[in-house]
Amino acid sequence: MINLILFGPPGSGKGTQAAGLVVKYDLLHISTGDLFRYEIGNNTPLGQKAKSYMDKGELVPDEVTVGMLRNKVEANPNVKGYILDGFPRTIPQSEALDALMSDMGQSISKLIMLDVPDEELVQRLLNRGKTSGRSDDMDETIIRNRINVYTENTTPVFDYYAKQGKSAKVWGIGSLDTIFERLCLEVDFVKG
Ligand code: B4P
Repeated sequence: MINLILFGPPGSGKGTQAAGLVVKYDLLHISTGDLFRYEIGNNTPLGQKAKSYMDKGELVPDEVTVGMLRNKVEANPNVKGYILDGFPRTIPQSEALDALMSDMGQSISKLIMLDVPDEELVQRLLNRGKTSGRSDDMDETIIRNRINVYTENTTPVFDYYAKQGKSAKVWGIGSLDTIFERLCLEVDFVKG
């Protein structure tokens, strides 16, 4: 199995690029952001809880996020691998993920980070906010808070997997096809 973490700041292109990677490598795409938006759309108790954090650009608490991820993984055991988009975002989430993988006799193959400067992120997200209907994309203060949360809480996840020799960085500026090719080089390197 290939189990990938697609990593990077909000607006770096994770969701965009994951769509192509799942097709090419036949992986199951798990986006915690999409899972939360589905719960919010259905007005479930989990969705109501997540919304209060997402609207401010904060992270949803680890116990809620980890439980949801575990349910999704355990519901889909017969796949060729996973591409995790937007998870893990904290060290406790990384530890929980490694434990879950280990329970399944699996491990994370690689974390690939999309590297994009902050000002480009803000412009991309404000642009998306014009059409996405996502309230967390419409307000520059909330977008900058998301970037700050990423810098403080999420970047340590890169180092956590670097210590396992699994982290790689890809330049996330350029055409969608060019960036996709850079990502595929990293994935093919794992596949050997
Ligand atoms: P996410 O849904 O993960 O959203 P995101 O970080 O904004 O990235 P996304 O993948 O959607 O965007 P992309 O970069 O592809 O998270 C939303 C919120 O959910 C979080 O703030 C948090 O509250 C909560 N949450 C999610 N996971 C959590 C977790 N594990 N723990 C706790 N809380 C969690 O694309 C952005 C835009 O850029 C698009 O418009 C795209 O078209 C454009 N773009 C992409 N590539 C481009 C390129 N090469 N050039 C120009 N534009 C490009």
